[in-house]
Amino acid sequence: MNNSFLWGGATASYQCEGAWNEDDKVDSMWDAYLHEKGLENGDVASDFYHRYKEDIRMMKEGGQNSFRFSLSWPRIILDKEGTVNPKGLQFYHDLIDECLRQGIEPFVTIYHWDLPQYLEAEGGWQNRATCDAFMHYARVVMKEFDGKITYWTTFNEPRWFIFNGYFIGNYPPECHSAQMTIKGAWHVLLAHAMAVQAFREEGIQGKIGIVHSYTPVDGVDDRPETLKAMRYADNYCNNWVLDTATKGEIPQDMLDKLSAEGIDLSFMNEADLQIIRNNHVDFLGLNYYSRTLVKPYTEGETTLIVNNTGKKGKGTSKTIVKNWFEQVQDPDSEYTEWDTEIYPKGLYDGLIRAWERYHLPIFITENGIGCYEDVSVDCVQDDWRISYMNDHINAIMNAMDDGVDVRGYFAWSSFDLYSWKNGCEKRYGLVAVDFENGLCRRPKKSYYWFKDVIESKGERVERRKL
Ligand code: GCO
Repeated sequence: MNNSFLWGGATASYQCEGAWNEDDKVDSMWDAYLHEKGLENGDVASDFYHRYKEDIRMMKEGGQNSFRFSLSWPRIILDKEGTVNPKGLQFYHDLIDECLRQGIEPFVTIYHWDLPQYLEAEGGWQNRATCDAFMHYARVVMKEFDGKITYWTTFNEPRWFIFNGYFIGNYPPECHSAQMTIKGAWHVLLAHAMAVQAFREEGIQGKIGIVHSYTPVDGVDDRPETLKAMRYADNYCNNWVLDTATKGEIPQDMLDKLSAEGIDLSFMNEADLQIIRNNHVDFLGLNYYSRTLVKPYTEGETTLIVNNTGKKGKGTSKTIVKNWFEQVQDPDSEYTEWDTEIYPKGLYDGLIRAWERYHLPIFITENGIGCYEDVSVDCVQDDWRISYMNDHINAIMNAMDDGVDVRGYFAWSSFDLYSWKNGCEKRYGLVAVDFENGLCRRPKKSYYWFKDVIESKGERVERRKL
């Protein structure tokens, strides 16, 4: 890898900061939802808000040259009128300045799911007004930090938070409505395009992108009906984000199918479509955990089960989208306790496809494995994570050898943090956080392995053809 390749870890404001009500921050929808349900929450999380200097020092000592984090909208904009919180901005100035002081390139996500509750209370992503509120928030932070930030991304994983919130229902606001899902997806795509437009209008320095929960689609065979199921699944999982953000085109075959199935698309007006058509990203952020393997839909109602239990077994996760596709498990693959397939070849295949379709620079903005780990030891011997990361970085290097312009890799996550609806027991960190004992940080074996990989410019990776 060349010297400009970005190596780092990734986090998200709600999942790591804690300080949920400090320095005038107002509630996010996750604060309200988890408090109301009495569930494990991010009130303290990894307490990054108070410990960020220690964490950044550890990134530096780990050889990392970049750090992906998100800004907390409810820490920065306090109400529907758009009142700016100077204490919120100051925290991120301090954080960014510490990164720059340590030679760590900040890689910023403007929205990573922590919508202010005052907007959720007015309909959240069902409400067109949320798009205007997002554009205001994005304009404030882009102008505030202009010149300090080179890499901006608007949204983290539109598909994941919209589908889980409005279709699957395991995230707030816990809805099960195809109509609300499509309307919410539309508003996020529009808000994204409005922020890109503001970025261009304000002449903000650097580049702007979007981060997608990328699950490249494979089929169980190559029968025509399977190829059709693959297209439906690719539209459902990937194309409505990636085609739209890179080309300004929402897949027409998907819109046609939605209309034919009775979804009302009348909210998509021409003026807003024009904003989407005219505002494209400079790069793509792809979060890769696994692929989507499908077979043709045959029978049954739409069934959407996500494993947030961490105890894999029969029926702990299931995706059937009626008249579209059915997701299946590969008997030859390993799966995590949360039913995530471990399939590095999917990352190679997905990078080749994304490069051929969009021909834009790509950053792997998240890749990692969540595990149960005993952090009471001095150094967690997470050889499983080293093997996982090696095989996925190998896949990236193979794709780069075949011409894909990959410019960075961010491990999810820099340190252990709160995992949405999975709590803190699902550990992803390169650095262990002992949540039971003073939140002390201890690097895992993977942290030191990653340092070797970075300092060897990738030579340390065990290479293999896929
Ligand atoms: C989890 C992990 C990540 C997050 C991340 C996605 O919850 O399983 O923490 O995969 O979802 O915020 O961008």
